[in-house]
Amino acid sequence: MDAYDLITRNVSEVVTDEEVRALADSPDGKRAYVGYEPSGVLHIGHMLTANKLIELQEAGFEVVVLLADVHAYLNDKGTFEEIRETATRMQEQFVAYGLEESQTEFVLGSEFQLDEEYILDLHALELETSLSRAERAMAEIASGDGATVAQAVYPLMQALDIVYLDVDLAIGGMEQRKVHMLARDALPSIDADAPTCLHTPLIADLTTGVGKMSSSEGLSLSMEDSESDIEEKVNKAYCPPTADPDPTDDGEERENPVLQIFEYHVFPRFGEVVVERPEKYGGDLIYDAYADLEADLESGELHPADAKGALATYLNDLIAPGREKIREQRN
Ligand code: NAL
Repeated sequence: MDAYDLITRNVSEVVTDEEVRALADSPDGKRAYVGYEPSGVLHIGHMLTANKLIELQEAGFEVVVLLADVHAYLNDKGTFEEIRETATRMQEQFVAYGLEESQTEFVLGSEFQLDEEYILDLHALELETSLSRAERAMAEIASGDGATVAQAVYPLMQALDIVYLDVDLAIGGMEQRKVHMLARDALPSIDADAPTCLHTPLIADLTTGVGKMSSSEGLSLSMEDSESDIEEKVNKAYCPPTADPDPTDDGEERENPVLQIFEYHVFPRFGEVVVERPEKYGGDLIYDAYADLEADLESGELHPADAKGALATYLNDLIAPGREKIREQRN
């Protein structure tokens, strides 16, 4: 795959395509970054953007992971001390997951976000931004109901980080897109360039396929799940043997989270998928491309139960090193 294809594989959108093509022309030494609010354990959403970081490392990018401790504090995730402690654990879990340590720069937000120059630039952005714009940018990120002043400051700091970390490509899930659009509009007011952005898809709710999987409600998958937790959760997943987006005719558009996890997690990391089946059911199926697996599920050649069995096996392999790391961290 060439650099452009590696950068844009499995993404929901890039802003703008022209800017991404320019980066793809000379990716070596270019800097890409994702920020994460530190939390105790990586979940499948963290792992999805991490897959993109791993692909970008293959394309020659330097990868910066911002452990956004101040942001987590502003978003009411705990005391500063608690958040800092989880940041270190999170970093170790990313490395266990497969981020190449020698090619990854981990930065703690508070290392630079409390400097005088940063704070003055932040205040300049505050002058340029309406409260309603900041609030809209945070709609899919903010925890709790009722926006706080802290939550209005949050997206402006996220914008400023792109400048202070000197990155060429800002990455996030689709829930980050309004923050990035705000950054593109606001940063020129402090004489900084509008950042190029890349947004990854969100996985649907595991049991219904409606709405987004969330670590705060419904079933979610994380690095601390045991092998049997994963089997149980994947078994309960919504996976109709059809491509009809509304198979129950209830007017709800549903995604197939089992297929999404194959597409966004398993194929990017393993390249090939083997679905084991007894000879009497046709024997093993081997896929070297996601589209073939999807087509077989939709034609009936691949039964949902067999797809789920294979998915649980691969997911378990993906999280096993991180699960081991978490076990060490707790001892
Ligand atoms: C992501 C987050 C916080 C700060 C950032 C700064 C620069 C780039 C990305 C960043 C966390 C993210 C979340 N908003 O919802 O977890």
